[in-house]
Amino acid sequence: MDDTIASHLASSAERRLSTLSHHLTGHSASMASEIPNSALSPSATAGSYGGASSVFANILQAPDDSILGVTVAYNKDPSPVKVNLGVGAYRTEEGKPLVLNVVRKAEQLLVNNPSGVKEYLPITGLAEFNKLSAKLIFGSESPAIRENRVATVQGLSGTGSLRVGGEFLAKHYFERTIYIPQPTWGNHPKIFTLSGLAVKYYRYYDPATRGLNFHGLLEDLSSAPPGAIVLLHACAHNPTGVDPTLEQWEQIRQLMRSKGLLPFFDSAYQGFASGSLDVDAQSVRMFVADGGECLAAQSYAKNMGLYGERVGALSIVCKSSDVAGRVESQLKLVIRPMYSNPPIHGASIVATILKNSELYNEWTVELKMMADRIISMRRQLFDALSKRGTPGDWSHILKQIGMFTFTGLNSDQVAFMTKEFHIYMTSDGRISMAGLSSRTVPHLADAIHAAVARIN
Ligand code: KET
Repeated sequence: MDDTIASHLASSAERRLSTLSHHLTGHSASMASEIPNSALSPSATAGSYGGASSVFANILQAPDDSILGVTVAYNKDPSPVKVNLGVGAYRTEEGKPLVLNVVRKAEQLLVNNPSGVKEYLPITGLAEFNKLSAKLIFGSESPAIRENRVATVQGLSGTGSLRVGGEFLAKHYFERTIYIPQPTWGNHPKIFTLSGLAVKYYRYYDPATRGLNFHGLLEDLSSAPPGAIVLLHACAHNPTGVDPTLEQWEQIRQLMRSKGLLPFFDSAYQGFASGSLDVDAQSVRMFVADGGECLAAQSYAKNMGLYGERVGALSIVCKSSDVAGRVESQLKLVIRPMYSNPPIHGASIVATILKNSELYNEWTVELKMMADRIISMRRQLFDALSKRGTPGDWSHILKQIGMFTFTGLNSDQVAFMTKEFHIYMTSDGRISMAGLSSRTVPHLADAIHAAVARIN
């Protein structure tokens, strides 16, 4: 191996290890203090082959994931009235997971296609899927696509696409700091830290108004170092449900471009916020229209209900097709040692739907139906709290956008609702409106009412 490559690999590996150990010590500090020192120091036999104790005996129990751990706890609860409002996953009015009709149709077509094979995909994934995904987010008329200056690779849903983008930037971009909103999806800081980037926060949410802290956001981005990466939720900000208006987006764009900040869009909810794929991509398209560069990670988990298929894409919009070609060549070097190449099934489903106008139209109808059901849950919950006279202003339930309501309930109130009412949600007070139905709204409203009355 070339010496410079070897030393680069060594230094980024060291950086990752040191951030990882920082993470682990941070998380386990309180647990370690409860364990006597003797239990942590190696005994005579620990680590020896054939000894009675495990070579892993000193490993500490890690905490459950703050979002996926809620489902684990929910599954263990035998109560017939339990409701899972933790993870952002769509449920029907009957509380059942939904496989879209259009997805079933696409799968039928794939199964019946005699030339369908299960060969390895290229490192960058299914080429047709990548093209269609770029068109979906940037728009079919996008000059960046026409000029062939977008590098798109298939990713393991949104998470995997963010991670590949993060590692690419840590390896090749001159500014290794990424600014993420405060608060943000709980996995963002971990993904980017372990990618080798330094994570900083910019102000985003104002608990007092339950709206955007636009002033704080502009101030923090203004003082970011030139070239810093900025993670932006394309729409339906998670967990707050608060998005900038188009005018505010325009101001953010101008500020970021004037300071040379690099936008990295996380688009996990395209179509889920407004019910329209184009409307929900406006923020991204605004940044591409100015001819500047940006990254975008897409997920098909929510908008096509393909959660477990792990289908997504990472696009890097460049200034020229020559640069885009070289960027793609380096993305391959990030992907190959990580998971070699992506899975074929989910991407084939998406490509089948996106390239066939009949299926595409059917998809948009089903997507709108999901978005509308979520919006109707907002109205029903708001009305149920109003009917109960629950103290406080609950109008944010109607105003917030996308899958989640950031209720403003604190962690003690959440714990009370879980214990007394078997309602499962993240401890920051976020509820997934998509997990709610007309049948469960009264139960949730009773729980919120009781929590607000009893606990401050
Ligand atoms: N970005 C955001 C903002 C996001 O909320 C999620 C998932 C993802 C990316 C990644 O999704 P993927 O399945 O990798 O395409 N959020 C929900 C699920 C989770 O936490 O994994 C959630 O917040 O409940």
